[in-house]
Formats: sequence, C-alpha cells, structure tokens
Amino acid sequence: MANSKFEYVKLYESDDRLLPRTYIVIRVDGRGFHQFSKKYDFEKPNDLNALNCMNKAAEGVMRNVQDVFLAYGQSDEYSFVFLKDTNLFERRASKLMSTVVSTFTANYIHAWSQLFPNNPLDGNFLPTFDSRAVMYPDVQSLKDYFSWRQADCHINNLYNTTFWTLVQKGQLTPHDAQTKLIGTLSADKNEILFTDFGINYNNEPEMFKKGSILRWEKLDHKYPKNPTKRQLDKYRKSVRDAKINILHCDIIKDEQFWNDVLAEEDTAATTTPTS
Ligand code: DGT
Ligand code: MG
Ligand code: MG
Repeated sequence: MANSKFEYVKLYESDDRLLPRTYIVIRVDGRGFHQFSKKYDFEKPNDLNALNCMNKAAEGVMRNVQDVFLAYGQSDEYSFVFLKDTNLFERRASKLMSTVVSTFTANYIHAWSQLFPNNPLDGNFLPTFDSRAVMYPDVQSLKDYFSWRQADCHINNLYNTTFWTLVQKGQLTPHDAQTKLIGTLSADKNEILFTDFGINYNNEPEMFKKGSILRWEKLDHKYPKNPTKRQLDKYRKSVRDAKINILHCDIIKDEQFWNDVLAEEDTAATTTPTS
C-alpha cells in the first residue's frame, strides 16, 4: 500500500548496512549443542556423521547464498566469508545473517535425514543455530580470524581427546580426568596419550584436529551484472554443477593456501556487481 498514511513506520527500520570493502564473516553456531549431542548420542569427542552433517549444511550455504568464497567449520560452528565487494542485500547485516543461518539450518536438517536414518530428529528437540556478522578490514585480520578459529579447534580437540581417553580407556571418572588435566600444557597431553595409551595424537584424523575448509574448485560462476532470466538460469546451473573441495589443512601456517584463495577472490571481486 504505497504512500498510505501508515508508511511512515518504515522510518523505524534501522540502516544496518555493513562497511564497504571489508570482508564480511558470518559465523553460525549450534544452540545448546552440549545437550543436543547428548540427546542424539553423538560419539565422544568427535562424531563423524555429525561433523559431516555440518559440512553438508555449509555446502548448502555456499551453493545457495551468492558471493561466499570460503568457509571454515569445527565442532558446532561454521564461518562464511563473502567477497570483499559483495553487494548482496546491499550488505545489510540482518538480511545476510538471517539468510545464512536459515539456509544452514534447512540444509542441516535435510542432511540429517540422510546421515542418521536410524536416529530421526525429535520434533521437540530440533537443531537451531545463532549467527553473527563481523567485518574484517584487511587480509591480515581475516587470516588471523581463521587462525583463531583453527587454534580453538586444536586446543579443544587435544583436550577432549585426552579427557575422553582417560575416561573411556583409563577408567577415570569425568571428575578425576578433569582434575588430572588441570594445568597441563599441550606437550603434557600428548605425553599422556602416547605413554599411557599408545596414541600418537598426530595420527588422529585431520578433520578432528584441523576442522574443515570449503572452497570452490574454481570460481568460474561469477554472478552476472543485472542478469537476464537466461543469464540467471545459467548462473544457477553453473553453481549447482561446480565442485566444492573440502580440505583439512593448516591455515595458520600455510601461506600458499592463502595466496591461492585470495588470488581467486581478487579475480571474482572485479566481476562482482557493485550496484
Ligand atoms: P551455545 O553455543 O552457547 O548455545 O552452547 P553449546 O552447548 O552449543 O556450546 P558450544 O557451542 O560452546 O560447544 C559445542 C558443544 O557441542 C560442546 O559441548 C561439544 C558439542 N559437540 C560438538 N560436536 C560434537 C561431537 O562431534 N561430538 C560430541 N560428543 N559433542 C560435540
Ligand atoms: Mg554452540
Ligand atoms: Mg560452538
């Protein structure tokens, strides 16, 4: 109802456009996944199917939300980075966050039915996720953001692996295992695993130690400027068919990884619509 006397209410909508020429990162995180993982009996400390479910959900976001060029996930969280010059939803934070988190949740539930055919979701205990948007002004802060998340993955996984080994193989109570680990450094935990249980932490699965990185194999599906219906259909088909690679590499130290990713981002950015 254009120009009605009610239209003034639109003035109450706040302008939440994120700053131009910054890397927008949206992180989703499972709500109450401590309880959720108990309810659905996840393996401790890592449940392969649960992590794959997160990866599938993230792939759904990459395919359905344009201009996401990189994603990183661990535990119950996933971070998505947009091309620096994206103009999706005019960079409005609420639109970006709500689209990413709802697309992620829908895909998580869809993937669940395939990965857990014998463990269906209970309508009273469904998975939900929160999301936040953060802007990073330059490549260094973007790299540091990912290093922070990967370091978090490493610290938690080493702790959890040692804790659950003490409980499951060492027959300690959770309380005693926790007490034993107070004040220990990484080297001490590696030593406990190796000396007491013959476990070389280095041989643990890479996905558990490093988390998962999703990357387009090639960014050859750039969003067309002011697309016609035909161009849009072609774009959608190319995104549907494009391959997404999943990596479990070290993104803290690997300069080559960042050189490759950012070279691709640069190429794509020059052809991304800005209006
Ligand atoms: P929040 O995020 O404040 O709503 O609370 P939570 O409970 O989601 O806590 P958060 O996000 O800090 O920690 C993630 C929880 O999810 C943590 O308790 C461990 C659990 N979790 C995630 N992945 C796995 C898994 O593969 N296996 C098991 N057993 N637990 C997992
Ligand atoms: Mg959580
Ligand atoms: Mg979390």
